[in-house]
Amino acid sequence: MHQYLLFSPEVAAARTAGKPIVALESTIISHGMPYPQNVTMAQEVEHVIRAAGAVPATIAIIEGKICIGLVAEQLELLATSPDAMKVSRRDLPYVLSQGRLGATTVAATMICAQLAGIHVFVTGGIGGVHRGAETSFDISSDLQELARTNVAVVCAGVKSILDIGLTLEYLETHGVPVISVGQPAFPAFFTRDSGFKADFQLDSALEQAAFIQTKWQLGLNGGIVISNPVPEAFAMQKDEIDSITEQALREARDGGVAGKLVTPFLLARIKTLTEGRSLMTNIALVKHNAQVGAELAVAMRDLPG
Ligand code: PSU
Ligand code: MN
Repeated sequence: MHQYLLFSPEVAAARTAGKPIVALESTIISHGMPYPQNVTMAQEVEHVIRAAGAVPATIAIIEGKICIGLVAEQLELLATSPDAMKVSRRDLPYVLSQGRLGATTVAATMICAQLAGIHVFVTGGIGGVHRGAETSFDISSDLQELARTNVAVVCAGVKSILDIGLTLEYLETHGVPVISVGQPAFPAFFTRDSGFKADFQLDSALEQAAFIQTKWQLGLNGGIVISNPVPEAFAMQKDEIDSITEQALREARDGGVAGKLVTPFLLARIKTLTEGRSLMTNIALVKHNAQVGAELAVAMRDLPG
């Protein structure tokens, strides 16, 4: 086992028993949602995964270890620590060697999941190519990670704070397949249709698992995006979210927000500007993704070969 990994008792037992395990990120807890909704969301998502027959492994960096699976106090710690670092690929050696508290992004969670032998990871939205990236160069390292690390990422697409078209182009260039579930459209996080199509629609966990297994059996390294639209009842109005997104983007530009602060800034502004309604949508879609991810992990465990 890798020297930096520390498994929670629940995840350690799951590994011994050969149970399917689903990775979860922690930036969504520390930098993506306010307290106490963040910790409630984290607990509910773990519950959905257990109920579907898999074992949740929320990942974070605590006291020099990559923790795979968090106990209740550790979830609470991440949810309440303003000094938790947002950790992406670049930041992992720093936060580990300094013994700091770190919340892992999609990119860092993929790296840690792969180290831990976990192939399915559930989140809300992945990072992508930011609007205006042609001058800012702001492209999330989540996309590079998807290009190289063998983890399937279940998400609700990408937020329209990003340039969704360019994000999909980038993924295509790097050979990252984008699967959709239940519809041909690639979802836009708060809404079900981004106006772009996913590459392939695969509705059942069995088909998704077979696709993933085939990719890796071919030696085609890298991740897979499994995009699952927010349930209809929780989707937001496109016009409303578009105008709020524009306002948040303007504020970020005017305020000179840059680097790793951009995404958390935009997420927080959208939450405030929608008076918390976006938060309900956000929580609902992560739980829905947890269901799809757990079923996928079960199907992958049961595949022959
Ligand atoms: N998008 C969301 N919610 C999130 C994030 C992105 O809708 O919580 C978080 C994820 O952890 C993602 C990270 O990996 O932001 C991307 O940050 P950046 O754009 O700085 O790479
Ligand atoms: Mn960025």
